Amino acid sequence: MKKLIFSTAILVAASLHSPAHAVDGILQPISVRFDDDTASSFPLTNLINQSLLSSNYATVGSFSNLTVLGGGTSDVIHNSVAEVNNNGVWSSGNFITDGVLTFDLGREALISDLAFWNGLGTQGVREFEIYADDDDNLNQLGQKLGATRTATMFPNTVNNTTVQIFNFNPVRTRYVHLNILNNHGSRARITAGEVAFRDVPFEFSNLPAMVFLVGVGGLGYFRNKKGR
Ligand SMILES: [Ca+2]
Ligand SMILES: [Ca+2]
Repeated sequence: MKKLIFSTAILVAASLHSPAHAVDGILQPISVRFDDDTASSFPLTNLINQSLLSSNYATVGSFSNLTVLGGGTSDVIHNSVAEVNNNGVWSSGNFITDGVLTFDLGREALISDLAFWNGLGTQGVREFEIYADDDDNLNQLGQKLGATRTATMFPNTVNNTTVQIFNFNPVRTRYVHLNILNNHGSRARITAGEVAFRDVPFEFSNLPAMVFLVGVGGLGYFRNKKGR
């Protein structure tokens, strides 16, 4: 009987593991590499240093605010006019139009969304897949997060790209691969602006442990009472 109650407490704890998104952080990867970065025109670090974003993450505050600061074009945008100055976008080597970006989050984190600012025009990313991996090698990409995604193309004339959010079920991981399948038609290269992830708050990710402890405490009380 005790075992049954104990198992039930664990099951209840597990079923309550549904992270809320009321408070959330913006997780910026600490490093990134590309599987074929032999002759990258613009450096990879431009993807993870907030370069050319209209607001920095400290000002934005939470992941949700990336899209609700002002709505529409007032959201956090990646100003790509400065692309010509080579100071804010990543671009692959010439004639490379697919490949795998690997991000190191710096720690194991619970994440649930990708924020992506594309490059401009036909060089921008089109179809890609998201993977969570427990290492940074490409022998196996790990767990695929949702279906194949399609990023929007922004014409060269708009000079900036708005953030696109790609949701997936919360996953605990340190490494994320973006497997880029193609761009929007250019045969020259791939370009992209910036990448970040939604950092699901610790207190929510820790909920099962809390419920479990309350459950164990409750059992102790029940047993004491019974023993009297
Ligand atoms: Ca950038
Ligand atoms: Ca791997």
